[in-house]
Amino acid sequence: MQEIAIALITGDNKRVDALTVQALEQGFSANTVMDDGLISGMAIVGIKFRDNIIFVPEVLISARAMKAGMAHIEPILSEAGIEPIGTVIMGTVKGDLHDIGKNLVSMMMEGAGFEVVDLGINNSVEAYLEAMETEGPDILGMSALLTTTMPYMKVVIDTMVEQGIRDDYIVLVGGAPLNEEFGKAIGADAYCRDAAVAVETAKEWVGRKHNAAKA
Ligand code: B1M
Repeated sequence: MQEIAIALITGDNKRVDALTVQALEQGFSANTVMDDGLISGMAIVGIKFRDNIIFVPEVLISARAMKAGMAHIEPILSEAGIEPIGTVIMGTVKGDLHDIGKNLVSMMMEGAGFEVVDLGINNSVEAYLEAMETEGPDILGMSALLTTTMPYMKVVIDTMVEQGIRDDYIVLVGGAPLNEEFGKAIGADAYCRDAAVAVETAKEWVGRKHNAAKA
């Protein structure tokens, strides 16, 4: 498992691919390979990224390696019906075509065990609402990179309030021009500075939601 984690951290997708197949053939469970190999490797990538030890290109290369491993794991997990820790809808808002950061967040979320439905770029309120209706996510994640498009996040949240569905979802927002204050002002649950924070925040909020549901 350690070798898988190291190959993932170094972004060696061919080695992650081969080691994942090998581990599964040797009888390790898909969950063990995912948790102790892939996800633990990705967790280190997240920490290094957060601490500015590695940067976007390295994260994208590790994310590609993660995908190579997950391609063998996902079919086994979906056959076994193992639940993801939560479902996230992620999309860049209307008028905005930037998607590098959003893709990074999506990959890191997947790496942490979330199911991610990526809506891509240029999403209207209607597109978000339709996806919420059909996918029933725990989390709505919105990204904006332009000062001209970030106010659209409020349009989405206000529409959710109008429709009485705001509290049915955890709303997380991110993007370079945003900050904590903006997140609060538009009524999001949290602003996420980067992909690592987005994963930590998503885990925390989903945990809270599940605990509240149990109580
Ligand atoms: Co654009 N662009 N761009 N651009 N572009 C910026 C954002 C800009 C700051 C550059 C500048 O002028 N210095 C500027 C915005 C200025 C402003 O609004 N005040 C700008 C502009 C003006 C434009 C155009 C208008 C240029 C033009 O056509 N005249 C145009 C707009 C197009 C449109 O969207 N309608 C445009 C176009 C483009 C490209 C197509 C060329 C390209 C995008 C390619 C793509 O995404 N596929 C591009 C790029 C690459 C940039 C810069 C250089 C880099 C953005 C990036 O990918 N950063 C950017 C300058 C900059 O930011 N330094 C710039 C790396 C990425 C990993 O970081 O996206 O911040 P980021 O994501 C982070 C966090 O913010 C957070 O986690 C991520 C990972 O840590 N995060 C989330 C992001 N989304 C999240 C969602 C979450 C949680 C966390 O949800 C839960």
